[in-house]
Amino acid sequence: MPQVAVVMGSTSDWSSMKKTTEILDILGVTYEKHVISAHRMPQELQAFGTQARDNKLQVIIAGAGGAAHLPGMLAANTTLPVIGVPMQSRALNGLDSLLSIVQMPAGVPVATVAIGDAGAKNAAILAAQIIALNDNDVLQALNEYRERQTKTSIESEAELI
Ligand code: RP5
Repeated sequence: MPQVAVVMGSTSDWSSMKKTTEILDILGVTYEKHVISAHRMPQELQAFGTQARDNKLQVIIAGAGGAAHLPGMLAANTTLPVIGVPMQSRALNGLDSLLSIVQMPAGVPVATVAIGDAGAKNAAILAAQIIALNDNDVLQALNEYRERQTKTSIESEAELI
């Protein structure tokens, strides 16, 4: 069974959410991906959320833009950790998405990451860190990822010359 569900409100979110799946691939985290619109598919959203734990998922990553209620409504229907990724919307550059996702009232949390591609990548890393609590293969992949990142940053100094 996949460890993570990557859910987005529309196929128009895929260009950013693809960054999530690319990082999950690098870290060896298994995932499934879905388009579930909170406002166009409310019954499918509820069914997915309520069945997620029984389906052995461990973390849900949900990307949405504009009035971005998808992560919050998924979180309302499951006690699995939900990571919300605010899409960089055209009208307000993602500020609408960010505030919609981050400002959950007390009682139903959504772990909110940065707007757009950076958030999409960090959502994957955060999900992997949660899974690595009980998965040594993912932990090792995370450590190697961090080491490569550090090495690349150190080596980048040479480009200044
Ligand atoms: C949200 O509405 C989606 O997450 C997407 O970011 C935004 C626009 O969706 P489309 O009109 O492009 O399908 O539900």
